[in-house]
Amino acid sequence: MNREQAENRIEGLRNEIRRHDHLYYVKGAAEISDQEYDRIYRELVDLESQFPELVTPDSPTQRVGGAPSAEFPEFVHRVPMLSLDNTYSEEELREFERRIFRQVGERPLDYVTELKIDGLSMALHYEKGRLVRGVTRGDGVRGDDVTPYVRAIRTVPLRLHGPGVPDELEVRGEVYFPRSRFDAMNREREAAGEEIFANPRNTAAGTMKTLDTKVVSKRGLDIFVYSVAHVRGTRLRGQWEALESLRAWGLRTNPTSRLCHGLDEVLAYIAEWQDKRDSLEYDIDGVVVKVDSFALQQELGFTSKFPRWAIAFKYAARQARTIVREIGVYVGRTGKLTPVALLEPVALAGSTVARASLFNEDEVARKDVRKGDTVLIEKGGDVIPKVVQVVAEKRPPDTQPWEPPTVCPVCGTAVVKVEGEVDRRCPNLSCPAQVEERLKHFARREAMDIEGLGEVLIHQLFEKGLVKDFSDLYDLKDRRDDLIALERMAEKSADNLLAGIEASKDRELRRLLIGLAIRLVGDRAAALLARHFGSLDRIAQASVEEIEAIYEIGPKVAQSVVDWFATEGNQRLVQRLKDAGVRTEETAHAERSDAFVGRQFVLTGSLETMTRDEAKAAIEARGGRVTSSVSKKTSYVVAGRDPGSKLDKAKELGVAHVDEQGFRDLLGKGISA
Ligand code: 1X8
Repeated sequence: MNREQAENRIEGLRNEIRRHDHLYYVKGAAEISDQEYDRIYRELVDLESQFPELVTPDSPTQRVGGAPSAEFPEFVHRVPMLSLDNTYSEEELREFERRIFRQVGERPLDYVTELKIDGLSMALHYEKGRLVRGVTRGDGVRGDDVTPYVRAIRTVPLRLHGPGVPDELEVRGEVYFPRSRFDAMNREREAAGEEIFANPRNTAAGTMKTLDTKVVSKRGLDIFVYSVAHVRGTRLRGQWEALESLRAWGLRTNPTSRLCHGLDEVLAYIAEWQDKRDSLEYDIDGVVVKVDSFALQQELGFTSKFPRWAIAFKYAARQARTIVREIGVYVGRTGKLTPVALLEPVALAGSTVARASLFNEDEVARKDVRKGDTVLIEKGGDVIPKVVQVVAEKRPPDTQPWEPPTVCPVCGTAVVKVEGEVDRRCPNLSCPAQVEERLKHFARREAMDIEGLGEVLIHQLFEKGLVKDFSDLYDLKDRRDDLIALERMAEKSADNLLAGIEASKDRELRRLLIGLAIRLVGDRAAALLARHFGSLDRIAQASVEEIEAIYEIGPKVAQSVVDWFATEGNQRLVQRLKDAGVRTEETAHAERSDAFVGRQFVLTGSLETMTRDEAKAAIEARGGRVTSSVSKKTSYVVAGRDPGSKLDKAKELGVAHVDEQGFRDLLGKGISA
């Protein structure tokens, strides 16, 4: 490969990696397996080492991970949270040991083997045995301070106990959503007609970041702690001893970890858990192998990216064979057309798979997937199943290569394909599939978070013509009878739905922006736009240059925003949302007063002038939080009519309490207590 070819390839790989980083870290929805990601990543690393003059500081190889989200206080890790180098074979594992031997001389080695949990990494800080902080991994250098959420994980001890508890301790671990609880929650949601969650890992991530602490606690997230990042006041000689101490101090460690004498025992552990992985309460994507001795770990040190004394052995994604009944085309909310393989249902890694993503038409062409083919599908930790390859010898006679659609399969409009883009799209903004997908998106937790409005219900509302776009949602309050007439809709659920819709009028601007489904505007861009401009009107009037001037927002996103607001239909939509009373301004900073920011409120009894949802929304808009039970950390108890025991508890603990009028005063003036 000559230099010019390398330059092109490097640029292509970087863009690809950035896109997948964003999908994985920011959107929490990976499109490719870890293994495939590693392959692209390694190719880039190799090329950059062949052409070092082409390495730029913004190359994805020059940093640790993805971007932290904008909404939480940032915390800079004392020791970076690195990822681990990966291997996929016994041979690579033996090479890992040979590298160690070359550095420190050949000798018998003890290793600790541990399951690699597919959750989200978290640092827990203890001072004098008390939990003081919980921080997400973030980009490895800076994470989000999510202390209140971490405290809500019941197995995180708030105080350590036992002999030798150190003065200072930072441990690292993995938060996960136990499979049985995840399945039970989805069954409940399904029965209630609510959107079900796709996988435990992303749901755990979402739960830790977007919901109140009560939900974290109720959902039953859990944690395994697996390493000591910093300790003062106690000596630990190695990883095995560290795990035993952590356990003795009350931290939850994984019971399957093993001290192995030599690589053969390591390999036996790996083989054992490969077979047993489906029996676990959590997903794993491999085994972590660590040199036991801390002295040796120190001597080995780190490369620019990884520790030299640990490695992750990744299991191959589980695969199955099945037949493609049909290649369907899914129309997304931005009109993007995605080919999907509709399959003979087949069991794979604990669930039944009936469809698999084909990503885009280039992928279909490259793999030459056809209707009637037998294909190999696989499911990685947190990916939608995908078609790996066609089993060539099983192809029936008379199959035809798949032809991408020339018209939208839903509305029949001629599709467009922009030069240089892989995807075709349906350009018809009123395409029913797009409209329905946009509605679903608008109501999502990450967007307007409309309680009681799941995908099934949206489909019904749309079919019955009750809503055509999301501004229609706010007119539903005048059509309560039509709502009650819907299948599976009782009066109470209709009223809950209407309350949920009302409450969504006061969401942060960031959420509204996500909800509008502007192409290329995800969570991160929405947060940046909201913070920079402060109101929808100012965003609508901004030029491409002004938007692009925001750090981290690129020209394509800026152009997409300008295009969206320049579209007449969208302008009408914005006007209707405003007319309905949807907030389109970031809460004025003056409104975020000391009386609310960072404080916990408990609502009890019934209020006369507002619903509970409205009160909650008003508190959250001003920077406060609503929790369910009264404790010493509660700042205010808002006591309506018939307050009951929570008010008694407040009095007992000396927590401030206000009646409804007092609460309204507090909201109105925003004065501090
Ligand atoms: C990541 C993980 C580690 C362990 C378990 N699960 C993970 N996801 C472990 O050490 N038991 S270590 C690790 C890392 O260092 N990035």
